[in-house]
Amino acid sequence: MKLSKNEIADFNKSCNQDYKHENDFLRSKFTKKGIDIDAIIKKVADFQVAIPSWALGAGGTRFGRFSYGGEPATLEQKLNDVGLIHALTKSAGTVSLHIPWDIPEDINAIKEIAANHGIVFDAMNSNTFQDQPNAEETYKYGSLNSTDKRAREYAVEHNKEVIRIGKALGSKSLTVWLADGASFPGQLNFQTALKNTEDSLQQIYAAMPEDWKLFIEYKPYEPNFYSTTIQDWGTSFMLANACGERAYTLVDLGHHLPNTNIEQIVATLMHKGKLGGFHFNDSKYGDDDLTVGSIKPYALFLIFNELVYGMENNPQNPYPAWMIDASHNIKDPLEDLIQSLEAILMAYAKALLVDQKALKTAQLENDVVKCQEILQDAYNTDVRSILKAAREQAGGAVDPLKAYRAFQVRQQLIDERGLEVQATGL
Ligand code: PSV
Ligand code: MN
Repeated sequence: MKLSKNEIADFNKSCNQDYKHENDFLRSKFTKKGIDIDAIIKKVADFQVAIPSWALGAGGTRFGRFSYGGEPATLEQKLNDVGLIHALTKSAGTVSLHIPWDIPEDINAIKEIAANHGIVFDAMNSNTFQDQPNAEETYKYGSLNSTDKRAREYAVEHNKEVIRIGKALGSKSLTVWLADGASFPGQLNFQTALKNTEDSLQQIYAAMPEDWKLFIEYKPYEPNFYSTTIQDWGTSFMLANACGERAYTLVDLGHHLPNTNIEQIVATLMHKGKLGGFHFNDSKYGDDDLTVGSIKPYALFLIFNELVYGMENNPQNPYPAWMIDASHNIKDPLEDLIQSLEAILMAYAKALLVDQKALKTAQLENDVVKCQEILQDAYNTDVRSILKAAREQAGGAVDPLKAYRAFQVRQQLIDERGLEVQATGL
């Protein structure tokens, strides 16, 4: 199924138009502070977040998986699902593929489907954390860090293959996340594991086209519970420096120990021009799969405050690659992704409302109370009217979740694909 512009425009006419008055109120309030609401609406409309190909079906845990009717069974269907989200939100104009979960069989056909939906291919993701059927080497004891040279070479070769596929699709970057680590003390020689990882990453880096970027993702634990070779931003940053100037650190929100100050990590990396990409999700304990903004929206806002500052003040840092990285266990995945996009854009809009001039003055005067007031004044502003206007201007739905339900998208997908299909991937 495909949602047309006209259908969405007609739906918008049936929506409550109060948001226009709400924006008038915001304009009168924020113009006094020198903040341009219409410029913020434009920035929100321009912000695009990649949808990962593995997030369109039901995820699961090691205890079970409850599939969802109408799940996409093929890459073509996954792109059509991203197309639906993009038609409604106009903020999901990119897709991120995981190889080998989603190897395109006919590259040109896939490119055509994506182009028809106005979608381009963002970072490619390699997978050296699972053995595939007929694999010649095993990743059971690691991939890029393995003690076995042949396993390392096999993993490097896989990454080169992902680059080849990405090149054909028009992607310009590769994200490497490694599960490599140890389950028990003594299992690994840490220094050798790190050295092997560095050597392998350098080979992958050397195989990238000159206009590509390498994103090195870190994670403190899982699936290994004693040590992970690339466990934190410092290790990732060090490896990125060892690879070269087009290698960067990738921050995944859920990949931190509880209470880590992620906004400070973002600021540090941007200062050094090394924040390459960002994965959005939320977590309560040690998980990394909950809907963005469902648990800690204020933390997300503080992170965006640093991202906005960095995008405006750190020209040495490239524009980051944004992606949602979550797994939907019980919600309709498409509804969850729409909610995630809403949460991301709300945090972004609120960060854009921060009175940076006043904040700087308050910081120089060490007026700690004022600093907090300034941040919270932005955070406590209801920005949903800004998002509605941004979407309407871009040709999307004023209220995408309401539209999704009004158009009975899930039922139509079930009618087309059946109740019993299962998505590839996670
Ligand atoms: C690992 O937890 C991760 O965040 C990496 O980005 C993977 O590629 C992705 O999730 C999917 O498993
Ligand atoms: Mn991730």
